[in-house]
Amino acid sequence: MATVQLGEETFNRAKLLNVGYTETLKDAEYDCFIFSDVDLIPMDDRNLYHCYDQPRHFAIAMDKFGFRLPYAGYFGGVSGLSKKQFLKINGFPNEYWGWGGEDDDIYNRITLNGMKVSRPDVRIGRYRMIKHERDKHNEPNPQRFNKIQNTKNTMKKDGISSLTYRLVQVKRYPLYTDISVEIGKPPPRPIKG
Ligand code: NGS
Repeated sequence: MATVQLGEETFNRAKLLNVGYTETLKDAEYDCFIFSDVDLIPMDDRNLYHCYDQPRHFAIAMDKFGFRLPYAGYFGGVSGLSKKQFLKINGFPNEYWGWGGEDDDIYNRITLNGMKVSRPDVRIGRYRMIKHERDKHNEPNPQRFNKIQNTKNTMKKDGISSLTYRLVQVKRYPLYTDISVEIGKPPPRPIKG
């Protein structure tokens, strides 16, 4: 399933992943979900895309980070959770608009719920990133540092349990389904002063 955000509003990666989870389950009773950025190409076919005892982080050795983890709690790029693991953390946050932090929030959800991230060997979890310009409508989210300090308080309310969106188009291809959705926009920020 490929999930596309329609319109000109700020990008929201984690919310789109929640939409992918929800729409996929309308097709069949899947029990394992692999979430991948579009620009990442796995380099080693021993990096098996299935679910594990613990939530899995696949993209641990990317070329742009010199083929190692950029920091111990990194959970970006490509990850995989069973349905049970996904529901245990109430899915992913819907309230990270713009670049950054949503993967750290997901990492926090996992550890706060008593799970531990599982990873392949660093020689196997290798990826190349397709080079691209910085995306429009995806400016760094200035709230991200505050938000990742608050996962414990926000995760119960904000997640798959609170997901709303409008499905606009579904295109079925032999190997994947392309969906386009309207997922709204960030809430207005109160003006300081
Ligand atoms: C961290 C971001 C993550 C991001 C990672 C790698 O700083 O969301 O960098 O980014 N966390 C925060 O900003 C709080 S990358 O080098 O791939 O652009 O995934």
